Amino acid sequence: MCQTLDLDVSKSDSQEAVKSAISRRKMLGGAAVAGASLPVFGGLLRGSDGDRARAAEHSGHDGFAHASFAAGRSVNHRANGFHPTELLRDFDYGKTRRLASGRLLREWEIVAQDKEIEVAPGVKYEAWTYNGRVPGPTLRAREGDKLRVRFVNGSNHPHTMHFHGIHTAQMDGMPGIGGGQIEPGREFTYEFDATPFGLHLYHCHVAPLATHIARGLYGAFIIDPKKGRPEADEMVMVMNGFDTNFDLSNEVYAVNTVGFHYVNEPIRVRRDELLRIYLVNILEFDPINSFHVHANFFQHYPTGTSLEPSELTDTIVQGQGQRSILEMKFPFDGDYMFHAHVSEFAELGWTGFFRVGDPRFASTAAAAAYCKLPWGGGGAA
Ligand SMILES: [Cu+2]
Repeated sequence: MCQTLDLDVSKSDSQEAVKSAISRRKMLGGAAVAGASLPVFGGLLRGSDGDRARAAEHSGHDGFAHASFAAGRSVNHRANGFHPTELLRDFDYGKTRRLASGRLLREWEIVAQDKEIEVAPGVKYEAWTYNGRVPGPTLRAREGDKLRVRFVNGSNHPHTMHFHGIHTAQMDGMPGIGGGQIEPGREFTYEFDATPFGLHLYHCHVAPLATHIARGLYGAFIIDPKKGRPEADEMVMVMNGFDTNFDLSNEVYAVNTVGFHYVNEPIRVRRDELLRIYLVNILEFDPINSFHVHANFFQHYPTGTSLEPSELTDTIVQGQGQRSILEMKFPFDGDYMFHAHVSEFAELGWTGFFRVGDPRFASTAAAAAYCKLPWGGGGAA
């Protein structure tokens, strides 16, 4: 079977034990010195039939090898309180009512909470969250709406909500301006207009900023153009990572938090249907991230602020805070990989599959084949 690196920190509820988890960078260096075959951080489990059956039981589909950092185990989404497959198409439009002026008011309540989450099988992380999930809810409005966000800090640390968009300094969620940083137990209401249309984000802006972002305080913020966009199957992908041992580098990379989740549970899409991906990069500690899709090309709308695409491509690069809308159609049934074209990230969890069309035509061997790549154990079964 493929080698797997057991990052088992499940016995360690305390942060101290989590800190003792092996640094992947040290590990990479150590492996090189030892002249060993490539280390297998993203090794996919291709174990016994029993293993596969258990894996299938966990992930709700069968015949698919189970990607993980720890053999035979999967993330407990119920304990996390959120599920990456559901997060994809979960848009929060808020509570709405029409104002006397005729404008639409959208209101949300967002609560900051400290919460342990599992970001890869057995890898727990002391996250700071908006509404108990990482990423926070995808807030969605229409250009010109009036927005009101009541932020309640139920965390043990001061936080804010800093929105990307155009608004006053008082509503910018910065310490020292307007409501300033919101202390534990306090609250503040942000009010601003939905402008400009596009794909934006929000995140905490309290210092040390890298910590407050890396802990999980971020989410996507979509402002639809007044006339909308063409009908499509829409989904949100927030590219993130986790520094599980607090050494200022990430050990786990993902889309929507759980490493390899979309390998274990490929994203179901329909053939020939327009797919629209709202892609946000919030990754801390690494200067760039990227998105690449196999066997297809997509139209790229940088920041989503134009209705005309800038490029037809199959790979884009984003720095932290950058975002893009991607549109594509899959003309053929089957399983198609998407991943960071930063290979190290792909091997540490930032890899997934689209499952197009009739699942009977899906390549159930796709993940197993992935396992045969050199870093997946050299193909030894
Ligand atoms: Cu914060």
